[in-house]
Amino acid sequence: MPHARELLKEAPSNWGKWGADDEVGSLNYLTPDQVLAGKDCIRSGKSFTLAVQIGRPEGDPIWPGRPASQRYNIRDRGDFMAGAGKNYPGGLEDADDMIIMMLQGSTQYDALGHVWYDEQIWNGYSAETTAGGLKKASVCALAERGIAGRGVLIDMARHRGKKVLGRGETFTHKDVLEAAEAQGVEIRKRDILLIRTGWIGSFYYTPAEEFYKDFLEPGLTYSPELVQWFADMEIPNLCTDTIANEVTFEPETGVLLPLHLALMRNLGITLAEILLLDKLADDCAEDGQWDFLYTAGPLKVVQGTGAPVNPLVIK
Ligand code: UVW
Repeated sequence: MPHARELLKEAPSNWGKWGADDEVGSLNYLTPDQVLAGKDCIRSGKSFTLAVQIGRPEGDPIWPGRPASQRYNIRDRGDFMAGAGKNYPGGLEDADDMIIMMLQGSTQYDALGHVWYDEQIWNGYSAETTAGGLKKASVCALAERGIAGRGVLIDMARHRGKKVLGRGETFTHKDVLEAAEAQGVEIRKRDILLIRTGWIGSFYYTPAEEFYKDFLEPGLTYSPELVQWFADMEIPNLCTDTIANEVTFEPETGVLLPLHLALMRNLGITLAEILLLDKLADDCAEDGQWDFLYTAGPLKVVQGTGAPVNPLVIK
């Protein structure tokens, strides 16, 4: 199996493009013009949130091995009934709670420093800057910047006549372009690209043992041409309804998540994962409008490797 360094030795890089101290990478492509291009896609005023729910007792979709989110009540009516509630002036009572969760354990943005190879993260920062928290390229930088622009949804599942793509089913940028043509939407330079596979939606109607069995998600698959296409198109952000945005293992080499390295580490493209795109896709199929204003503000987690987000789309 090739090391990522071999696989990606000719691959394009955006390191240094926005200065030696850049921490937001391709989000730099989202200039005010891009926000206005998104605004121009607002035609009906319909809005959609794209996050999954957090902390359902039945469980939430999560990368195998990561612990599930746990929400705890700290105080509720029971405390007041037992005489242990706070004695607030005027008789107010309250409920408080807290949550313990993986920052990648829900719909989330990955920090650009989340994954790496060869001891360097995005923009060439040393991987040692990740020790004890991301001192560079943390999710906080993305969160401070915010994300807004013209979004385009490509429904690969619908394009292939399926409710959900199969385990390990792959597609390329050429398939994405073909689907776009069939949908009658143009993917323009600097668009935020959303791709639906139906995978996260399937979590809610598939028994967990089956969903997680020999875990292998469908998704985009690595090729030098695909990486070059993302670079040439100046895509600032890739969002998918899968847990890790690409086919889990690149089928030819068996390498784990090479696009995380080629797109995120090398090109600075932000990855948003575990979006639920089914309702949006149904609406787009119904009214024939596949572009919209896409906005997202991940939480400002200091030194975080990722952060939960509830993206909002307005059509
Ligand atoms: C991994 O870190 C494995 O993937 P993700 O980008 O989904 O967090």
